[in-house]
Amino acid sequence: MQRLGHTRSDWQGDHALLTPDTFVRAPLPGMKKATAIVHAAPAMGAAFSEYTVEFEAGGMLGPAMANQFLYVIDGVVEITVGTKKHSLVRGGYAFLPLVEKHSVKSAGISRVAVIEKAYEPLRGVAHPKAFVGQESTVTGQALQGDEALQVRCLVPADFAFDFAVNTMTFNPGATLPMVEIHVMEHGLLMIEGGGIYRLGECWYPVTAGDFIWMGPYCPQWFGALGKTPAKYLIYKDWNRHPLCK
Ligand code: UGY
Ligand code: MN
Repeated sequence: MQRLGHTRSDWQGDHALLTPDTFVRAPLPGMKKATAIVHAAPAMGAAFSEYTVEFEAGGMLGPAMANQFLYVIDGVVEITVGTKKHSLVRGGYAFLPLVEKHSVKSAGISRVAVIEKAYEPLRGVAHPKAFVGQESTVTGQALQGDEALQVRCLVPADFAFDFAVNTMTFNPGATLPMVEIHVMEHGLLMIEGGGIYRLGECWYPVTAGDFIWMGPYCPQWFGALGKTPAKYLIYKDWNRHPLCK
């Protein structure tokens, strides 16, 4: 249907909601049989980048620009780090440091969320090494004792890492326990379900496939609506002193 100039997408300086009807696709340098939808980038005020890669059969990523975190949304992705090969299915994830030689390929059609951040080293702490994981094997933690809101941490609790990536799963009707306002920024991809997201002074209906950027100190709150759980993948900068910003 013709949308006659209407969209839920919005960019407000301290936050953005980007909905699939406004996504623009273009390959990034070195990609083969793949294209990227760039969601977050320094051009919008973010200190990281996040994009969804859509692979055709036989597709591959180009050389990385920074440390990468990958999360498989759909399909199967083959990752090689040094001489080790890993096959990641939906819910699989990987941390790929720039300093370790690696490649990312897809034999079939697949979709992968890629998060990239220029590493902020910590004196006396070794650079983190590559790892892979599978979200379904991560134990959920009830947020502030609320069993209806489960958090799964995909990056180890270790100061070597300068960002965190979690999934948050809300039963219908579950909400964040408070309006959060914090120094960290977020990149958020709605994976399942939906609800209402408060960002700054705006309240947005959101659903699977939407992307949200929250800048530092952007007031944020979410309540899940519908008959099935809402789940999102959320990035935040983490483990570094605020004077290092
Ligand atoms: O980790 C977080 O800051 C998370 N609770 N924020 C959010 O869901 N908007
Ligand atoms: Mn937050």
